[in-house]
Order: sequence, then structure tokens, then C-alpha cells
Amino acid sequence: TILIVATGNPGKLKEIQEYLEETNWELQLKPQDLEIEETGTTFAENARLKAVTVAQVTGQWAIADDSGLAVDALNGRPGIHSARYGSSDGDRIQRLLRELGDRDDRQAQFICAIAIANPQGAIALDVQGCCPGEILKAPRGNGGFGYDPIFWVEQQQQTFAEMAPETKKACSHRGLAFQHLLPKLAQLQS
Ligand code: ITT
Repeated sequence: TILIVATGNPGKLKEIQEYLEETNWELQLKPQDLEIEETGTTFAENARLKAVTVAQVTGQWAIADDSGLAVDALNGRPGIHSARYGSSDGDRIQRLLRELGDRDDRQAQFICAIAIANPQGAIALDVQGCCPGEILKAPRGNGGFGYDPIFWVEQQQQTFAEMAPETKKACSHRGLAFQHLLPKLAQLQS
């Protein structure tokens, strides 16, 4: 069955493709000119909005991911505004480091909401994953995407950008969301 991936973010797309590799869903890209305004106030709302819109427009199953970084000392910012925090990954990282300055309280969490809509545009599945960590004072590592170089995970003693892809996959917000999603997704098709 065809499943349209409702994202324009290449980093996310790559990870989503890896999580769904062993399933029998046939992944396709969303129409490139389809821009969706994220008017929701939560990750879950925005994920549902993107999945439903793409399912309605294409008449196919659609999967969407809404994610971001919530920093405790910044009252949860950038949160759902993580993508709009700057014009490039570098910009966004620099802004976050500037706003945190040399504060000692650097606790943060990455959050990922995934929604799947059926071809009629109704939500079929809805999950969320969360990964706690700390914001470093300077970037480390070259892997991953987005805020990965400044997100330190205590248990692995690495940033997301330093981890092997399988390690990030196992412990990340998106990885945990997919651990909830995959068993339910298998049931949808049978
Ligand atoms: P789509 O809405 O088209 O999927 P987007 O980039 O606008 O793409 P979001 O609104 O969900 O997606 O914004 C997510 C932001 O959080 C974006 O700046 C990402 O770089 C960042 N982000 C999400 N997951 C991440 C991860 O695993 N590692 C690093 N940064 C991540």
C-alpha cells in the first residue's frame, strides 16, 4: 500500500524511510508544491494537520512527523517553533546557544509526534516519543541534522550528531515514537 511521507525536511525523511524499510508500505514523497501552514498549538496537532492535509490532497495514506526541541530554561522554547527559529540549521543552533548563554541549567527534551491518516483523511494512528538531554555550549559531531550537534545524551555520552545512525535510532524521540507506531502499523494492514 502506498504511504505518502508528508515532510519537506530531508533529515527527517531519511530517518522515516529507515524506520519503515522493513514494512510492506510503499513510501512516496508528498507533492513538492504542497505547503502546509502549521497552525496547531502542540506537536500532536501539527502532525495530525499535516497527515490529514496530505491524505486529503492525494487520496492516499499519509504519515507526518512534527518534532522539536524544548529547553527547560527557555520555558520550552523553541518547541513547536523549532523549524522557524532561524533560516538554516546553523542559524537555529547559534540562536539557541545565544539565548541560553552560559546558564548552568541546560536540560532539554526532543519531542516527536507522528500521525498517520487514511485515504479518507481520518487519523488512523497517533504516537509520541520524547528523549531527554542537555544543550552543549558548542556543537559536536557531523552526523544527523538540525539541532543534533548541540544535543547531548547522558546515557550514550554523545551528541545525536556523534552517534552512529543505529544508536540515534534506538534512543531518539523519533525512535521511541516509531517503537510505539510499528506494531500498530502492522495491524492496520492485516
Ligand atoms: P516538515 O514540517 O515538512 O516535516 P520541518 O523541518 O518544518 O519539516 P517541524 O516543523 O516538525 O519540521 O520542525 C522540526 C524542527 O526540529 C526542525 O528545525 C528540525 O531540524 C528539528 N528536529 C526535529 N527532529 C530532529 C532531530 O532528530 N535532530 C535534530 N533536529 C531535529
